Amino acid sequence: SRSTVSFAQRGAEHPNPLVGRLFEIAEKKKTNVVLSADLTTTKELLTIADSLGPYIAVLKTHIDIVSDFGPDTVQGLTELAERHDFLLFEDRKFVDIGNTVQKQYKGGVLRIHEWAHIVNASILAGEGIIQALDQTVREGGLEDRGTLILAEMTSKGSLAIGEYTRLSVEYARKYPKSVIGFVSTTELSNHSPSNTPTEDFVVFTTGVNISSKGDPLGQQYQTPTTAMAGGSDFLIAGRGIYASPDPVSAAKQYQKAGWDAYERRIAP
Ligand code: S5P
Repeated sequence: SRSTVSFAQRGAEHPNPLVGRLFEIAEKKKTNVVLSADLTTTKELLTIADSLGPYIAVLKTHIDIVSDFGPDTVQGLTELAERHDFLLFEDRKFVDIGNTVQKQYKGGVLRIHEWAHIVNASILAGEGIIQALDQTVREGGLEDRGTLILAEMTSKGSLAIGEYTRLSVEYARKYPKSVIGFVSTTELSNHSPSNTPTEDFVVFTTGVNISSKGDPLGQQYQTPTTAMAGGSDFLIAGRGIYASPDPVSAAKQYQKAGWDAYERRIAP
């Protein structure tokens, strides 16, 4: 299983340069925390990105909840991502037909493909959606862009299970240039057929919170330690960090919990 291999080695062996960079950032900063920065104004978003930037590997946005979204939002995020060395992940959860998704990814007011290194997509509508994102990346000559397939969801009663999750893995294998991994709670795939290079999908796990079990709207949490034991590589945490009375110490706490669990996992 790839989960017992160090991030440094996985990054060095990975054919996708974006994954190489992601693992490099994680090793350099000793963090596998993805901050789910679900703030609703540009000022709040940029303030938290600046103060927590040193402790995270990736900043995840829901850019369509920012009430005063504009060029300053994107410029600010991009500058902070460079200053603190983290990647930007827009949690757009693309779900439509390929043609529509291409327009949503490339254009509109958000122009997501211009600034988000990572996006995610659901395969509810079939393979065309992954094909559409893949095509946009290839035609745009964008090297450092990747898609995560939402193979499972943490909310109560999620239908992303069983055959749906299995097909998520199947589609991922067909688009290795653009699909870098999954949003899931476990390592869904780690096989390495003898005639192909080792398959290595990165596992991003959401629903991570140290002090809560869930919320009244169906969210279900686990801790950084159980998520890492289950096969996660990167821990996505939102309210557990940004809504804490002291977000900086919360970020450090998640960073330490995640990194300790990672080091235990790769220990010989
Ligand atoms: O299955 C999922 C997938 C995602 S991307 N469950 C989730 O909660 N998410 C997202 O992760 C969700 O949209 C939110 O931005 C974040 C969880 O936030 P938290 O405050 O509950 O940690």
